[in-house]
Amino acid sequence: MRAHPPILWSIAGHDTAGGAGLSADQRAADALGVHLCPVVACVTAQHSLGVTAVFPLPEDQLEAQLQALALDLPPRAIKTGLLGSVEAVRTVARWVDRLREATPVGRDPHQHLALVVDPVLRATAGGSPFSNEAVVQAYRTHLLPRATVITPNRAEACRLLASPPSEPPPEFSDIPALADQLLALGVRATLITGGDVAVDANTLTTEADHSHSLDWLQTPHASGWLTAPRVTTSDTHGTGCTLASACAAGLAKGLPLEAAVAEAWAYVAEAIRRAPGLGGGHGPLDHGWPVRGRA
Ligand code: PXL
Repeated sequence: MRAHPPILWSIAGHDTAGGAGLSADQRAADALGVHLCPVVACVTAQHSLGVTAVFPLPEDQLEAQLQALALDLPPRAIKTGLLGSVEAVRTVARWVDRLREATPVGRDPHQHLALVVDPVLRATAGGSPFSNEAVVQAYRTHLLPRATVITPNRAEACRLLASPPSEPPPEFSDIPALADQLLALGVRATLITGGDVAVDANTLTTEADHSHSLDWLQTPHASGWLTAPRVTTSDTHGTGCTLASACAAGLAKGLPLEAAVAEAWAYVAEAIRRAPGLGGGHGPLDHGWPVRGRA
């Protein structure tokens, strides 16, 4: 009999454009060999040029999905994406505590159940807002202290810290200090991505010193830059969702944190390189390349 794949719950939004949210999570999970249970926290209406509407699900509907899963398909990891309400943030925190209560004595609760938080505060393509200050405050209070790893971009990292996002986002030399401050809020590790550093979708130019992507990983055991030549593209819709799901997939498979993040990072870099170029704005990635092979 084949070994069961590890189970990953993604509690996130539905994206009608099919590139972000639960669709991205599902494709990343399929490519990386884990079973995804997609839990809808929000429904969005959007295309590649922006979000036109966001509908957070009523709390009892989110709760019912989680209750059903807990009875039969308990997770090794949970990934959160667009939650969209204070109630949803609190519901996730409650479930993380409940599931971690079953951690065997002497075992690390993060190994029993990893929590990967992608703090989705804004859509790639802009449009209707994804969060308000109350939701951000709920992240600080309820989710960050429980998180195994969080994957903010630079603007999200600033916003989580309650310092107004600077325009443009902080220089790379400021990022390690941002990570220290996030770890002080109780997260175990953070990957602060640099993907939000402006790429003009019309001219496809980047600033000269942004020729490489610079993502900062900080864990209790290691810190450093993950870097590669930047792919000049506007097809980055769902990059954050994909990266967080891929990290969660690695953790669900039992990889050490640093290995899970490095594998996820490499997976996403290739998925961006292979983006098929759909839509007139920010198009989706190619999530399926490991299944088809690199050729
Ligand atoms: O990539 C952030 C994100 C997350 N979740 C949903 C989204 C988006 C971006 O548009 O639509 C549902």
